[in-house]
Amino acid sequence: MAKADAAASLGIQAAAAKPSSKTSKPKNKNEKTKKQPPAKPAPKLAARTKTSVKAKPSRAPEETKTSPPKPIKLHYWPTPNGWKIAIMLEECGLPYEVRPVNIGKGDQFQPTFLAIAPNNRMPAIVDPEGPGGKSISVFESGAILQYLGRKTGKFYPTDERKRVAVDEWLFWQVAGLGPNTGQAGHFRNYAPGNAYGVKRYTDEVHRLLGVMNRRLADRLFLADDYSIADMACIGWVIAAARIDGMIEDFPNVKAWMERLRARPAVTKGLETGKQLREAQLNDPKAQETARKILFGQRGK
Ligand SMILES: N[C@@H](CCC(=O)N[C@@H](CS)C(=O)NCC(=O)O)C(=O)O
Repeated sequence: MAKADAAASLGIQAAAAKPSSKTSKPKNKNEKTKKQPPAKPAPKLAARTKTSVKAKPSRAPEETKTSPPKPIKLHYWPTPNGWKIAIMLEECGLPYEVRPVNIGKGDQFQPTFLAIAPNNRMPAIVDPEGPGGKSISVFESGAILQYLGRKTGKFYPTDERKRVAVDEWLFWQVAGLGPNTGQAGHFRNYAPGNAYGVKRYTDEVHRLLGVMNRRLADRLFLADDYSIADMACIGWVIAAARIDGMIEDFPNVKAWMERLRARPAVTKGLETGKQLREAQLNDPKAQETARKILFGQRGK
C-alpha cells in the first residue's frame, strides 16, 4: 500500500492530491526559530565588591523559562501521509525544520533514516525536547499525531470518551482510508487493465467515503471537535475525491473538505515542500527511477 501512496506522492498517480494553493518557497522554519533573543545587557554592579559579584547569579531563572523551543525535525516528503504532520505542526504553532526524504530517490533506505523509521516509510519526527527534556524520535503518522497531541495538549482531548472517538477515526484513516485510496490509485494508474483490482479498491474507497458521509451528517468534524483525526484524513479525502468525481456522491464529506481547506494551517501544511515534488514531476527520468525504487520492494 505504501508503494501506491508513495507513487501518488510523486505525482505518478493521477489520483494523488494536488492542493490548489500557489507554490511556496521551501519551508525553513529553522531560520525563524534560530533567531536568538537579543542578549541581555550585563548587569551593572552597584559596588565593585566581592559580595555584590557573588550575589548575582550568572543566569536569571526567567531567562531559561523564556528560551524558545527547539525546532522539531520533520523527516518528510509532500504526500498525504506527510501532510498530516505538517498540518499538525502548523496548527500547534510548533517550530519545525523539514528534512526531505526523497522517496523517489531512495532516501527512505538510508541507514540514518532507518535508525528512526525502521519501516522505510516517511513521515518521522525527531523532537529534541521530548519526555524528560531529552530527544525522542517517532515514526508512523498516527503515532506522531498522538505524540504531538499529548505534547501540546491540542487537538487530542484528554477526556477518555472524547479521546476514544478521536482514536477511532484516526485508526480508521490509517488502516482503511489511506491504504485503500492508495491501492485504488495504484491500480487505476498502473494496472488499469486489471479490472478486478480497479473495481475492488474503487468500491472500497466509495464505501469508506459513505461511512464518513454518514458520520458527518450531524457534526462538523469526525470526533465533534476539530482534531488530529480530521488532519489525518484531509489529504486522503482530497485524493479520493478525484476518483471518478465520486465526492459528488458525498455532500457531507465535500462540505467537511472545504471546511478544512479554509483553515490557514491546513493550507500551509498542504503547501509544505510542494516544490520538492514538482521538481520531480517534470522529470521523466526521475519518474522512472522512482517507479523502480517504489514498486517491487521485498523483505530481503
Ligand atoms: N503507515 C505509514 C505509511 C507511510 C507511507 O506509506 N509513506 C510513504 C509515502 S506516502 C512512503 O514513505 N513510501 C516510501 C516507499 O514506498 O518506499 C504512516 O502512516 O506513516
